[in-house]
Amino acid sequence: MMEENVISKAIVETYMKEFVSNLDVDVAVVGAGPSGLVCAYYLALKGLKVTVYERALRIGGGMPAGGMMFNNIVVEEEAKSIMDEFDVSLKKYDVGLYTADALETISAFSFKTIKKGVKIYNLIGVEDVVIRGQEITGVVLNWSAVTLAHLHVDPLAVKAKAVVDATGHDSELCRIVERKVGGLKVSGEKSMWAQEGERILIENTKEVYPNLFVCGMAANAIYGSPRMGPIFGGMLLSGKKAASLIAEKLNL
Ligand code: 48H
Repeated sequence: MMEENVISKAIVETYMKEFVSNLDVDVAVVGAGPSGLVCAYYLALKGLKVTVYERALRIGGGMPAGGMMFNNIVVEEEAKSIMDEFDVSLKKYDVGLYTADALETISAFSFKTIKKGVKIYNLIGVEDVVIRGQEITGVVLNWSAVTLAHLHVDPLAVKAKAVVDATGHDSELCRIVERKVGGLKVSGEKSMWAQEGERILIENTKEVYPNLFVCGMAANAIYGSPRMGPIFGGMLLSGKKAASLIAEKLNL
């Protein structure tokens, strides 16, 4: 029997049940670009309960577009082991440099991350953090449709032991903390310098405010470090490093 109301009930009931069980998580990752997905995957490998919030309809952030819509990406030797972990095919291009299909890469990241138990919520944006004294204790969510339509609809909140700003160039969560909480300065990213941008990104990946970690492009944006163009090894290494810092903090 394919009753339409049963199909609707199946969707709404299962979604809501899972949503309610995810109102209290170990880690809330904001942004389902490459750094956020890799971070979520490695956190899940440690056995943590992880959710990812992505305000766009599709996940992947800047990766599916490759470089200027030529949808291949470049990855350096240092990140090869992460690409291997996700079974992505690599083509050797030059000494220490590989290319990969951008769509294969982001599909593999999302597939394996979801399979490891991470729930990715697309079409939900994070518009604020929850604060207790000097600590971040969660994120504030709203439907992207609400934000896009400029509707006055109050949000909902999720409790999390750690929050990851993986929002890319705009480092949105950190800017919210800078504006509303204080104690954090976002300098904004600098012009392109691939090698330096990739190097310093790993250094910039850290806990920037109690319980708020930053990875990916957002990390360089905070510290006024260069962008790097469509080379993605740094994003992957940064996501993995953020996961290991969080696991360390949570004593795992
Ligand atoms: C929910 C949000 C919110 C919010 C944003 O931009 P991304 O791909 O980020 P990274 O850091 O994983 O990867 C950066 C890379 O794609 C890139 O842009 C590079 C390497 N650029 C170099 C250069 O020189 O240009 O993904 C961030 C994701 C996006 O999907 C946003 O929609 C999402 O975060 N997002 N989701 N709530 N408040 N803000």
